[in-house]
Amino acid sequence: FELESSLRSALALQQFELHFQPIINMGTRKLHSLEVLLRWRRPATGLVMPDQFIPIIEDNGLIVPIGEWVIRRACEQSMEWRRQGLRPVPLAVNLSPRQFMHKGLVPSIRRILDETGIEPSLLEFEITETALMQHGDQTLEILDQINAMGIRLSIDDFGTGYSSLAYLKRFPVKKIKIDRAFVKDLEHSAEDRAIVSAIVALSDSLQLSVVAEGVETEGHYYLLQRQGCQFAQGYLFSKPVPAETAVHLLEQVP
Ligand code: G
Ligand code: G
Ligand code: G
Ligand code: MN
Ligand code: NA
Repeated sequence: FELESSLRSALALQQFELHFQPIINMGTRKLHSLEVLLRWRRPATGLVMPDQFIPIIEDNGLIVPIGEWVIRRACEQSMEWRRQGLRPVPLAVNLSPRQFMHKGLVPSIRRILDETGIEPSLLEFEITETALMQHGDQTLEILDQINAMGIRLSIDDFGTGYSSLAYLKRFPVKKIKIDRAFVKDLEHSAEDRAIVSAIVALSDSLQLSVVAEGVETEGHYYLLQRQGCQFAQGYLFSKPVPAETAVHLLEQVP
């Protein structure tokens, strides 16, 4: 209860901040994009990670205003970096199931694009399979509207949710993110290597980009590269970092 009431005032008290984790092009080992990850700087407690509060705000509906703030703040940050003369890279923002089914989502995205002036191709949304499977025909309609704005869509935590592969063909999705559960034991598990290899092959034949999550070792990197995976994200390169630190990553973009 205490946590919930603190969360109710956290947005107004400006206690949220964004962190950024690099997604690397495996061919060049250079920065490709940044995933945006929400943090709550709670006085007395310190930095609170999303797994401690996203389920609560997803449950009580606060995810809608807070999620909208995340999208807006990410777009503003992108524009600030641009004004500083940094080469912009796409920012990938997570959308939860409740945000995704909220009627105000598409209008609010449109408003944020207008007000911040961000190039839509510099924004991406990550949506889990489970969120995509929940809402039938409406899902396609919302995805089409987001896609028509020029914002790229990717499937997060691929392979862990309930999904039908048929949807990959129907939905205007451009990218698949292989869940880190399949990457973790890649060096020791022939099954996981087979699963990753199948996901990469599927992505290739559907002309989707593929990102491996949870890349922590050179061994992971080597095996993923050999299997033809294009992009990688994980502690091998960097944990999620605050904006001031992300600047140094952007300075390295050629
Ligand atoms: O870094 P990590 O502990 O940051 O994130 C944990 C989980 O919280 C991730 O699976 C991610 O999907 C979710 N998450 C992080 N930031 C956001 C956000 O801004 N919006 C939503 N909906 N989920 C987020
Ligand atoms: O949205 P998603 O569930 O993919 O959120 C990414 C989550 O994964 C965040 O909590 C982030 O901190 C975490 N993460 C990022 N890289 C690694 C990694 O290499 N290993 C592990 N265990 N977690 C990671
Ligand atoms: O950035 P830092 O020097 O603190 O990271 C040191 C190592 O700690 C990283 O290479 C990574 O393996 C691990 N690490 C970094 N961030 C996290 C995190 O959020 N969760 C976990 N479990 N490990 C992390
Ligand atoms: Mn994600
Ligand atoms: Na993920």
